[in-house]
Amino acid sequence: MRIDNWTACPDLVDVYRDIEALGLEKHLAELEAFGFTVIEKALDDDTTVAMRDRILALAEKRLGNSLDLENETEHKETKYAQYLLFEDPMFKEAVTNRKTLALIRYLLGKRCILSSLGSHVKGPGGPGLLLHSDNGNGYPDPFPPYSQVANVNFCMTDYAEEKGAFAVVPGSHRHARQVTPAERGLDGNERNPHAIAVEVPAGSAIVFHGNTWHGSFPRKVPGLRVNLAAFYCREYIQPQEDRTHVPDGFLDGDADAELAGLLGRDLIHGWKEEGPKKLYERRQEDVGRVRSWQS
Ligand SMILES: O=C(O)CCC(=O)C(=O)O
Ligand SMILES: [Fe+2]
Repeated sequence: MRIDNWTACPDLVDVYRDIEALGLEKHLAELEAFGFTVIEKALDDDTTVAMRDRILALAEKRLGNSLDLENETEHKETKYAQYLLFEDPMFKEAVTNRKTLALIRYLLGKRCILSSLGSHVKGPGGPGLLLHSDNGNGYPDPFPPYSQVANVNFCMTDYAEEKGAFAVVPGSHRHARQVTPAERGLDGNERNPHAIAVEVPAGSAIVFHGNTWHGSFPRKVPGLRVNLAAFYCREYIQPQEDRTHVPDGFLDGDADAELAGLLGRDLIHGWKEEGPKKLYERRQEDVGRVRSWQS
C-alpha cells in the first residue's frame, strides 16, 4: 500500500514513515498484538557499559553504600534511582533513541513528553517487582484502549528469569484495568501463571504499552540486575518528574531541539498573561505543513 500525505492523519503518517524507514514494522505489530516488543542492540555495547557504570555510581551515592555488579548479596530487592537525566548528558542518547522513540510516538502521539528517567537496581532476595500497569495512582479503571503512558526499559545487564528479568503478561494491555492484588505475584505459589520472563541481552530495549501488566522476577543469584527506564506520557498528562526546571546549559541549542520538546518546551498548555497565542505560534510550522498538504 502506498502511504500518501493523508490529511486525515498527518502526524500518524509522519510517525509511520519513521517506523518504516527504521524497519520497525514487526515491532509495531508485536506492540499492537501483545502490548510489548524487544529491540535488541538498541544501545551498542560501549554505550550500555558506560551508562550502566554511571547508573551504579549514582545509585551508590544515593543509597550511601557500595554495589557489586557481579557478586552483590547485601542489596536486596529493587531500589529506584530516580531523576537521572540531568545527572549526565550521556543519558540524552537513551531518551532520544531513534528506534524506541518512533514506537513511543506511535503509542502516545508525536508530541509526547518524557515523564521520568530512572533505574531499577535489583539485588537478590524478596518477591521481585510485583505485576502492575504503569497507569499508576490517579489513573482509574477502566483504562482507555490506547496508551496514556508508555515505557522503554533499556536492559543494562543480561536478563534471565533467575537473574531478575522483566516479567510481562502478553496481551494484558487489552484487559484495560489494573492488576488485582491476587494477580500480582511473581514467585512461588503466588506466581501469576501467565507471566513470562523477557530473557534478552544487555543493550536491548523493551518497549511497552501503558496498560500492559509487567514487573520483574526476583533475583535468585548474587549480583545486580539494572535497567534504565525511560517513561513517556501524552502531552496533556502530568509527567512524574518536575518539568519546570532544566539546568542551565543542559540543552545544547538545535542539537537538543528534540529533547527540549520531550521536556515540554512546546506544550500547548501552560500559558501566562500572553494567553495561548505564543504557544500556538510555536506550532505554526506544523500547521503550515498540514495546510500545504490540503491545498
Ligand atoms: O524492574 C523492572 O524490570 C520493571 C520496571 C518497571 O516496572 C517500570 O519501568 O515501569
Ligand atoms: Fe512499571
